[in-house]
Amino acid sequence: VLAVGVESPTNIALIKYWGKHPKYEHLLIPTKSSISFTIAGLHAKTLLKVESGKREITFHLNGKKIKETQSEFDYVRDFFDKISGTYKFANDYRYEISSENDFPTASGFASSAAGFSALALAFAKAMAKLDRLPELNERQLSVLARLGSGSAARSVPSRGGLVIWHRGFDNAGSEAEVSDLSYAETLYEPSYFDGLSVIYAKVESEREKKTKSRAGMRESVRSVYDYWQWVDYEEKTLLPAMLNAVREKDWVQMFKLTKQASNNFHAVCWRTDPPIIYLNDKSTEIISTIQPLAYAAYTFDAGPNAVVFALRRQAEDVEESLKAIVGKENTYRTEVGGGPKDAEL
Ligand code: 2P0
Repeated sequence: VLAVGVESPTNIALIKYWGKHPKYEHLLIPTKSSISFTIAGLHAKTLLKVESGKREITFHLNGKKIKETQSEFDYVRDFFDKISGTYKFANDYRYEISSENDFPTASGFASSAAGFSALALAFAKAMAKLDRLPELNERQLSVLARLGSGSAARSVPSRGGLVIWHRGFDNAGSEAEVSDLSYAETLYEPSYFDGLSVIYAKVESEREKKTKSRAGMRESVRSVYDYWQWVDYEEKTLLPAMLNAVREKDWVQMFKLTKQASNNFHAVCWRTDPPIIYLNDKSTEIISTIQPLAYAAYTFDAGPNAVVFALRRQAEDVEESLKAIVGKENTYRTEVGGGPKDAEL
């Protein structure tokens, strides 16, 4: 039995991924590029044990065994089905996966990005040790992680920081080429964002049932009448403007565009048929509070919890105003962080 361990950070998108290219849905090719911050202090630690034999998977998440009938298991099985398309030998092993999140409960987040990034890296590491694979480069590793969960590609680059996931399908030919062109890379290291705070604000109650991203984005691509217009606008206007703001360290502009991108994404969700409503009253209260501030931004993913960016000198005040909305136990302050690393077993 060979055992490897990897610890991988989560990430939060400034410009969102929401939808797969209909022709390449099975390859998890996004309709547009997205960018994200790698987050310090929120990791998944994955231990992978590999043994020769007919493929079999056991999966423990945060100490609990995940049954083959659970949706978390489906995602993992699907990942191994997909990678065995490229790497046939993936079917010649038994896998024992244990993944733990060190996400503070106050963050309210549990993300597949950190988990699939760690799993993909652990798989590549194990297969290199077994001489089934050469050492893959970061670009190839992010492609591999993408097959587990799109956003996981953005957690792979070893320098972390601000990461872009290139949609990549424009000048491609074969499926293998299409897949290879859709990868993530670091644009700016964490130190570039020294002075920026990231504050998680948890508004979610445990029992809320929400539309899963994978199903939700499929419905949006199918039913939002101006979906491709949104894609076009973000790709051609918002993304270049965001990159320009970051290049100039124009944080006021970066915050403004971040808020806009979050709002646009949730507008797309609302216009999906049937509508996908991720934000609740507390979320919209956070929006009203942060929207007027030039030195802060909010962003929301597929749920009501907020991630708020603020300049460090105002971060305390911003966090206090968030505590007034979500309760003092429900915020967690961190910063932009580095990429994945080997973990102790
Ligand atoms: C993002 N989200 O860019 C967007 C914003 C949620 C809202 O990526 O089907 O779990 O596994 O590729 O990556 C969540 O979707 O979906 C996501 P799959 P994923 O972070």
